[in-house]
Order: sequence, then C-alpha cells, then structure tokens
Amino acid sequence: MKLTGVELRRIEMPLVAPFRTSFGTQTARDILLVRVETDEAVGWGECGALADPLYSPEYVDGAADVLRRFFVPALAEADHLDATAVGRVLAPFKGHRMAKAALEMAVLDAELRAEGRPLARELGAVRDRVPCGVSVGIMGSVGELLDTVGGYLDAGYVRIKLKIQPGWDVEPVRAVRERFGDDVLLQVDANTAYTLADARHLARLDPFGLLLIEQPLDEEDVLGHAELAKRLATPVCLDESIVSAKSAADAIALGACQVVNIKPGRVGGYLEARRVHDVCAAHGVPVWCGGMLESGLGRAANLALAALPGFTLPGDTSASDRYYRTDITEPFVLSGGHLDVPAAPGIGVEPVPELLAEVTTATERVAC
Ligand code: OSB
Ligand code: MG
Repeated sequence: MKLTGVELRRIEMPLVAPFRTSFGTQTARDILLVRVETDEAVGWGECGALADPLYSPEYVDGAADVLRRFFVPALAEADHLDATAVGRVLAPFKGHRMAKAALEMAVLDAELRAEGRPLARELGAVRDRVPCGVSVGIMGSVGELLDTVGGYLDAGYVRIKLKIQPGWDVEPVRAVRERFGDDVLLQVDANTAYTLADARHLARLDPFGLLLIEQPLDEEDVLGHAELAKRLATPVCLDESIVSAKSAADAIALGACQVVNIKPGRVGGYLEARRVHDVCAAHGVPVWCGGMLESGLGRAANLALAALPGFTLPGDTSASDRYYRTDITEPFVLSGGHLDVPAAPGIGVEPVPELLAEVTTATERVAC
C-alpha cells in the first residue's frame, strides 16, 4: 500500500455520567481519530490519549502535534506501507505510544479491509464474544456507589472494578461485598494513588477476596510493586507501568505483577499488545483488556484483542451505553454479559457519517 492522505479528526463526546478517578474527573471525551487513505483502502484509528496528561504523559493536543509534525510525514516516505512498517518507521521517535498506536491502528484497518480479513482473526482470536466487566468511578457516597454497581450487575456485567484512592477504598469495597455478596468478581484500580508506606492499609483489602488491585503505586515504582506484592494476598496487576512487551517481561521477572492490564494505546499499538499478551502467556500471567473510554472504533478493536486466548479475565470492554448516549458506530450492546467480537474485515465497524459529523469539533488534513 501507499499512503495517499491522512485526516486528523477531533470529536467531543459527552459521557453519560461523570467518571471520577484518583487523577481527576472526566465529563466528556475529547478524542483524536486518525483516518488514513491508501491506494487500496481507507482505515480508522483512535487515539487513547486523554485531554490532560494525568493518566499518562500523553495528551490529545500533544498526540495530534506529534502525528502531524513527525509521524505522518515519516510514514508518507515509506513505499511498502503496512501495519508492521508503522512500528519500524516510527521506532526512532521516543515515546508517544498512544499517538503511534492510533496511526498503526488506522493502517492495520486499511490493510485488513483491503485483504478482506477481520482484525480478530489476524491477531489470533479464539472467541467470537467476550465477557465484559465495567469500571466504576469514585462516587460522592457509598449509597450512590451501591446504586450504580447494582445497575451494572442488573445489566449483566460479569465483573466490577472500583476506582479507589486514599479515603475511598476499604469502605466502598466492604459495602459492595456486603450488598452483592462474595460471588461477584470484584477488583480495584488506584491509578498510582498510594505509596509503599500504605502497604498495611492496602492489606485491609485482603479479606474481601478481590481478583486484583490495579496499579496501586507510581508507574515507575516497579520494585515497590514487587515489595507490595509480597505483603498483600490480593494479586497485584499493572496498568500504567506496562508500556511494552519488554517492560511486561521485566515486571513479571521482578515479581511486580501477577496480572497485566493490556491497553493497546499504552503499549504503542495492537501488534505490541499481542506481544505483551504472548509474553504474559509464556509466563502463565493472566491478562485482561483495559480501556480508555473509547468510541465504538477503539472498542471494536479492543474486542478483537480481548478474544485472544490469554485474556482469561473479563476486561473494561463495556457496552457503548455505559459511556455514551450515542456512539459514533452502531452501538455495542451487552448480551448475557458479553459483547460480540466484530467479524467484518478490518476493525469491523465504521463511523456512521451523520453521527460522526455531529460530534466533530475539528478536522485537519496532513500533507502526505
Ligand atoms: O486506569 O483503567 C484505567 C479510563 C481512563 C483512563 C484510565 C483508566 C480508565 C478506566 C475505564 O478504568 C476503562 C474503560 O471503561 O474504558
Ligand atoms: Mg487502570
């Protein structure tokens, strides 16, 4: 393939409810979409970067900037364009994994569409539907939390993840266990809000039989996680710390995690995400698919990834209506706690033009 054009498109999608984490409150998603045109097909990519660099160093304006200034011009030079070429061509540029992932996803989509192959099959999927969990934000009160969790369980979600931070951890977990019982698959996510000095406090979560505690410590504190893991019965899962297959291998070797959250954007794309999966599988470490409050485009691709054999835990691949009143694709609808893995070529879905137009705040063509 040859790259003939790239469009960067910004969309603003209001969330159905504010989503509060230890790093801030999101009320809407400002999403960067990448549409690549090649001589053979068009492809769509979605960038996971949030508006502010509070979850990771990347932010949406920065991602757009590095794509227009460096990544798209470098890729336009390549004469045998395919998804593997994206990683190769962009390798000299440090970091900016979410921006790289968005461009790779778009090229991968175009390549697979041109060949009539679905992403799930390309990645090695072994399922045509995946069980879904839901990530529940920090609430103003325990009562509000119980109502929210109850609603998600009624909707069929098979696993609940509670966002935690100092002051909102043991009590909400205890309340959810007391109300909904010990059979609910339950886990927590701290988004780096604790330090190793909190180890004894976090051990108070041990009696509740959580599946895991996600990223309790700073993303660079890999040894701290290894030490914490020794002091907790709850398995430690890493999110922010895992930025590549190499960092996953290192974290596992150091004993810093018993479980890994795989987000394609955080590790630089779906191809590296598969390599993270492979490394974890080789070490017997279970993985699950994280999310960045994606639109239907990113969701479609995440479902393909979540269908790989090592994804033995339900992911944050929730239905469209958990996030948005109107998605930009045909909505993903939960059925028996599962979402179907798209089976059409490429990522398997496309934006609905009118819905996309409604939420678009800016479009920009990058010269190729
Ligand atoms: O830490 O997993 C996280 C959302 C935005 C940024 C970071 C995280 C999250 C979530 C929700 O937990 C994931 C989703 O449902 O898309
Ligand atoms: Mg997380």
